[in-house]
Amino acid sequence: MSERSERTADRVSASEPGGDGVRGRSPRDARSRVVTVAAAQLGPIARDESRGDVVDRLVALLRDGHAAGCDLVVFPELALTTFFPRWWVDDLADADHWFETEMPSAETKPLFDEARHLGVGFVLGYGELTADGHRYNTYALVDAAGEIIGRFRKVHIPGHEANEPWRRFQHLERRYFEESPDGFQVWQAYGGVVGAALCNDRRWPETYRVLGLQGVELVVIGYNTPLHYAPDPTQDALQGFHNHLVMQAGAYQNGTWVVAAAKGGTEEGVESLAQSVIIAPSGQIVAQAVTTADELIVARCDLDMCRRYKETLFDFARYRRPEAYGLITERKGTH
Ligand code: CDT
Repeated sequence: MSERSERTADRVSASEPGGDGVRGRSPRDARSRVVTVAAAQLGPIARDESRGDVVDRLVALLRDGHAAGCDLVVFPELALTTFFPRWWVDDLADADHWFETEMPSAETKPLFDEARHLGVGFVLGYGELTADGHRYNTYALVDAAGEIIGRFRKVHIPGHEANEPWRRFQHLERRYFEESPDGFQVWQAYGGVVGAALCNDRRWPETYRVLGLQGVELVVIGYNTPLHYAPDPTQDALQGFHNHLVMQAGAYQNGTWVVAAAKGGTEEGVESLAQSVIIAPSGQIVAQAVTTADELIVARCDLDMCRRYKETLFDFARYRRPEAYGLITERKGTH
């Protein structure tokens, strides 16, 4: 690791449920459910970096997480390779080496073994090539015993399908990945109700609301966001603002923790956003990465803090008006 720092959100008052807890519960209530979570930001992964070398970096971050008392370490999207959708290949089979056909594989097994040894869960992003030939941008949820307990496949696939040589670099996710057939689901995991999203999913309010309607308490997110957006470069300077804007709103409007891990820095000449964050159900950022390299940020997430929002201002059962929202599912575009 070239740079690393650790910050604990329990030094930040905003992360603590105060004495005016929902319905009389105090923050020191013995029943409170605190999960210590890390976002394990990655710096760039070079095109020629071996899986083994990358897994060594992930294991180091997992060990840092264990040393910081973490129950869960969240890695970014496509955390085993460089962000390969920036390149065109004429024959899709020539991209197969970017994908995993099994998980764990011989190369990733050391990470699973270390998780079991340390008793720390993790979430890992990778390109998945299924036995029947489907390609997904996938997040695996792994428990503290090193077992996969769930798989999330990216729902919103951004970018383009065809080679567009006018761009400085390609964003060919729509060539490489199919849209998830499963949508957004939650798992009882890591002591709470957990949902997942990958990169572009985080920009859509529907992501958080569909998870919120399933009672989500912790949303794990991984992202690779190039700073340059070719269709409208006026957005380049706003990448950091938009990143936090969407996730803070999603957290607050659904009363959930959000833990978001970036792969940032300059990778194969493309600069990507770092600024990994952990966000409380209040919408406040309680931990944020300060580098564009491998870096762990840590927060003690009291899942009971979600109740402050889920049982008051965003008491869905009391205040939502689904009969007024029909267009959300009836219509895809504006017409
Ligand atoms: N990985 C990913 O989804 N990135 C997109 C880039 C913008 S679309 C070209 C994102 O939403 O951050």
